[in-house]
This record gives sequence, C-alpha cells and structure tokens, in this order.
Amino acid sequence: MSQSRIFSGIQPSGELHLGNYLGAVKNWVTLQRQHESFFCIVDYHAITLPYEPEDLRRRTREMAVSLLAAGVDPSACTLFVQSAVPEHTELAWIFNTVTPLGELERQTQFKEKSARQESILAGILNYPVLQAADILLYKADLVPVGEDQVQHLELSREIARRWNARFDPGYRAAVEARSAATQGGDADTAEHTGFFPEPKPLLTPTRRIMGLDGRTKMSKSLGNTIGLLEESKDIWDKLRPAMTDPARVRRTDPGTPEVCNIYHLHKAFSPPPTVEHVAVQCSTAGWGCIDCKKVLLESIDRELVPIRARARELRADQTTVQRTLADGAVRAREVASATMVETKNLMGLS
Ligand code: AQP
Repeated sequence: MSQSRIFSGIQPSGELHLGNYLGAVKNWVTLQRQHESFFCIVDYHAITLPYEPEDLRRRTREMAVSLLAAGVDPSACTLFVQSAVPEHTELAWIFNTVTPLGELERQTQFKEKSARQESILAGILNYPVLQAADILLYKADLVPVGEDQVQHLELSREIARRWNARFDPGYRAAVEARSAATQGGDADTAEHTGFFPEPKPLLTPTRRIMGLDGRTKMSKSLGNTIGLLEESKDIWDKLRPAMTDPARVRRTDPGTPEVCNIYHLHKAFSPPPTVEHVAVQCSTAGWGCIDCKKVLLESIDRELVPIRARARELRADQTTVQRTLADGAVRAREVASATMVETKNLMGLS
C-alpha cells in the first residue's frame, strides 16, 4: 500500500456507462488495493442540472449497485454518498472565497453545460469549486478521472495553491524561501507541499471514450451511451447502428481502424490477438462492420456478464448496499471533520 491517498467521484445523473467504467471506475478497482481510497457518489453535483427527487434517489441507489458490481470493494476502500458528509459543502464555501470568477467562467464544461440551459444556475459555475472541496477534504494527492476532468483538476490545484498561500504559514515561508534562493542562484530548495496537497490526475489508456455517434464524448446527458449493466440484446441494438469509419461506405471498402470508434472499444475489451485480427480484417475489407461489431459484443459480454450477475444479487439485497454506504459515510466523516477543524482554525473561524 503506497502513502498516496486517492479520491474520485461519479455523479448519479444517469446509469454508469462504458465511458465512466473505462475512463475511471475500472481504474478505481485496481487502485483501491494500492492506495488508501475514497470513492464518492456525488449527488450534490448531480443537482446542478434539472432533475426529479425520486429519480435522484433511485439513481443514487443504482450507482452504488453498479460500482459494487464493477468491483469497488468496501473492505478495500471507502464508498459513500456526498450529501451524507456535510463537510463537502462547508469546504466548498470556503474555497469560493479564494477562487477567482474568471477561472470558473473559463472552464470548458461550464461553457458546454450552460450553453444547453435556458437559465444558468450558479451551481454549474461553482461545480469545480465543490469538486476541489471533495478532493482536498481528504487531502488526496491522486485523482483517477477521465480526460474531460483534467481541466477541473488543474483548477483544484490552483485552489489548493491559493488557499495554502493565504492561510498556511509554513507554505508561505517555503514559497518566500524558494523565491529568495532562486534569486540568489540556488534553485535547489525543497518543495513544501502545503496544508492542502496539489492533486494530480491518474488517467487510463482509455481516457476518452466516444459516444455511439462517434463524434461526442460518451456522456449520460447526451444519450449516446452503453450502460454497464445493459443486457446483451440491448447493447446489440445500440452497437448495430453505431458509427464506424465514416469513409467506409460499402462493405467492400477497406477501413481505417484508428479512426473507428468500434476499433477503440475493441482495444478496451478484446484480447490483443483479437485486436490485431480486427485491424487486419478491417483494413483489408475481410470483415464488414457488422462482423466486427459481433466480435466486439462477445468481448464486452465476457467482461460484463459477471458484473451484471453481481448487480442482480446486490439489487435484491438493498439492506447491505445501504449499510455499506452508511459505514462509508462514517469513515469519510472522520477524515473530513478533522480536515475542517484544522482548516477553520488556520482561517480564524470558530
Ligand atoms: N466518455 C468518457 N470517457 C472516459 N471517461 C469518462 N468519464 C465520463 N465520461 C467519460 C469519467 O467518468 C467519471 C465520472 O464521471 P461523472 O459522471 O462524474 O461526470 P461526467 O464526466 O460529467 O460524466 P458524464 O457521463 O458526461 O455525465 P453528465 O452527462 O451527467 O455530465 C469521471 O472521472 C469522468 O472523467
């Protein structure tokens, strides 16, 4: 077990899809054995877009089932729901007071999500501030996420730096000493991490999974997803018409695997010899796209059938799922409340 601590979150804004799974959750399952890990179902984030309360309750339960079925193991990590730990919003308010508005307005996700709304809520703008609080409350140094979250994480690092520079006397002294040493030609002074460490992203090889349209990121809110727990037949109904190499118009046209979304999914799910075979069959027109998709479905099923089976068991045992989340919240609060006591003390708050 390393000294690093990791934190990562997922919104219960819809079903867990293959983008979430390959970009983040599959990595959580490996990392939970290597680092002290906190995984959070971030329901406060999910309410920044329109929603129905009953749907949110159901989706939060379903997200817990999906994560546990995918291999998140409560004996190896802390799994909890964000709104059960009020320190998240408490620290977010504090971070709002050190975050420049311009930084928030520059965030790509804010621009994209607000463009889809008639009336823009402050919650969408402040989303990355709450995200910084989620991570820094646990003083996590590593955050396994998909590529879309890297910009937000850079803002979390900026918020940590700004807060440390304002309220951590040790950090301020170290920065001043470093600057004096640099001016004196001695740049070799030790780094001072600061009260809040600057978290780094941990990306997987499948850092950005495209949706079935092949054009936009696979995303719950765009309706272009394959759900982790979808049955084989339903996955096939989505795969069959899914976008492939746009230049491959006729069955006899040779394709270019690297530009095909289906080929990228093969790389995520199929064993290397199959991936090589797919590339050859595609580029020589040996296979048509439907042949290629059938083999992909077999590979997806090999990985997901056991996950679906575990999910069915968990759905039938909601008491265990709820107890797991409640235990996780207790453990998370121990760490979160200790951070808040120290934070408030350094800031002169009661
Ligand atoms: N398409 C993707 N490829 C790789 N990684 C992805 N992630 C999301 N989509 C992809 C990663 O999954 C984790 C959890 O995501 P989230 O639900 O908290 O937020 P999100 O990025 O906003 O996911 P969606 O599906 O796009 O949700 P909506 O549509 O509700 O906003 C994150 O680590 C994310 O990087």
